[in-house]
Amino acid sequence: MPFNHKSFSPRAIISLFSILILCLMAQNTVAQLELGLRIDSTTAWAGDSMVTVGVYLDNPLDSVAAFELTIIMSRSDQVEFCIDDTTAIDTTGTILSGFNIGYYPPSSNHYLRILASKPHPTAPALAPQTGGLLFTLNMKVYDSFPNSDPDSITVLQIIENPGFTGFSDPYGDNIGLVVEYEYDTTWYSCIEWDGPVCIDSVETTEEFGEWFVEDISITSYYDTNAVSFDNGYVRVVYYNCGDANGDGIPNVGDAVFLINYVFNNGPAPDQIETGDANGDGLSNVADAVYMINFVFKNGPDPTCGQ
Ligand SMILES: [Ca+2]
Ligand SMILES: [Ca+2]
Repeated sequence: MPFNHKSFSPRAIISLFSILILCLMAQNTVAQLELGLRIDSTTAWAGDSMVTVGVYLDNPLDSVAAFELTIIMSRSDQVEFCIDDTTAIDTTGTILSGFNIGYYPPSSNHYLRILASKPHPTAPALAPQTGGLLFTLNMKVYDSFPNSDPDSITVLQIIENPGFTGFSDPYGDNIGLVVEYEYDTTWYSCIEWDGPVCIDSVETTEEFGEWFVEDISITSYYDTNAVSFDNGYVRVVYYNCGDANGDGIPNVGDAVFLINYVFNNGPAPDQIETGDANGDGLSNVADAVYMINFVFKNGPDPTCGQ
């Protein structure tokens, strides 16, 4: 079979060359990431006493010598940081090993401010890297069952205000932060003298002013082209203990469902914990017996290990 050879005209070659140049120019205008912070997400059961979520850092250009980071939870009725019971954050084995770490809840256990710095002025800062695990957040989930919203999200939000979250290089410069200065001069004229001392003055124009006060206002914000903050979340799943078949009511139908699951290769409970009526960590025939005892013989309530 003959090949179809196509030849390119000089005009087509020039057009292709122009497109290539434009593509290269477009690439050059894309700002490079200076700072990236990402909180992971997870699913947890109501009543979980320890839920961990990783916080990851990209600092591809600059070393990090210190930072402060503030995280707030979107809901205060589901999850809280483990501030009272254990450590709220853990840096074991992370890229922050050796750093001095401090944290405190400014107002509640749903609000966490973390401070970190290299241990000594001569110790090395955190070298440029991407994707490193900075630390893990330790949290716990309340076991209360809400009237609605059986499957809900608690967002772990990074406060992006430079007054609450900032990363510093070894020279004290904030990474990814844009700082703008605005100069403003206000002129005054005296309207009442007491000898050589002015005891009252009014603001006036520069032309007639006798003295001035120079103000400098500073505005700082993160350059969104160079900085990326990605929030995470804890998805909390609530369930009715003993409700193995998931119809919302723990009753004899759940005992039948479990027997079918164990002996007839029937479907497993959607949430395996719901079938663990006696709370021994397994979902088996003993739980069906437990449910029958609960329904017909006024036996103890299902516990599901909670
Ligand atoms: Ca049921
Ligand atoms: Ca069980």
